[in-house]
Amino acid sequence: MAKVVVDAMAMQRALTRITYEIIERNKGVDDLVILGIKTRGVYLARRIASRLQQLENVTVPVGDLDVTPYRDDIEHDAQGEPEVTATNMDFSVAGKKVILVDDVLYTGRTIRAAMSAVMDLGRPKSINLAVLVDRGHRELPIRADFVGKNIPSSQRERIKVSVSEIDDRDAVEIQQA
Ligand code: 3GP
Ligand code: 5GP
Ligand code: MG
Repeated sequence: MAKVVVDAMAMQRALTRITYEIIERNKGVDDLVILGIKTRGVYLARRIASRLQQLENVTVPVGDLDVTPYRDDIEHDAQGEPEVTATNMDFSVAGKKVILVDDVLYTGRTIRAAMSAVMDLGRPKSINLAVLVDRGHRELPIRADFVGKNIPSSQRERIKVSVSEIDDRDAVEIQQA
């Protein structure tokens, strides 16, 4: 049984709010670059970039990071540590204000891996994190700077994020395991 907690309209509004917060926090969009974490973080990153284009009339570079899944089930059953296996970007992060974008923030291990990967590419001026959903259960001292929705979850639950680019619609649902 799945319960919709964020519908298409609410997702669009959350992404628009996050975009305004990014502009406000950075006092504009100078030196910003956006990196989406595959899979769905990439589409969310592109949407934020297109809103930045509309609002500020500036093209912000968007790239993506491929983080190897480190669990083979959705229970919290760690098989190792997540690793960034590929980076797809045609710009440098050195001296830039990097915004990492992911769909769901859970233990924080994926973001830790993503931050290491970014640092290996160059020395960014700063790294901020935007997530559509923060479901809690952090295992590392990591928090998001921009959050679409906090969804306190049990570890047995699964948060299903659908984005219209690859799924049938925009939605966030809670599924009981
Ligand atoms: P994503 O690549 O779009 O983020 O991990 C593969 C997919 O499974 C992810 O899609 C994510 O949405 C989904 N998923 C749901 N629950 C979990 C979970 O607990 N851990 C991981 N790693 N993925 C989950
Ligand atoms: P973390 O490394 O913080 O534990 O997990 C973050 C990554 O795992 C996210 O990129 C996300 O894809 C995935 N993930 C963890 N829990 C969930 C969940 O409940 N739902 C979805 N959709 N993804 C999850
Ligand atoms: Mg994800």
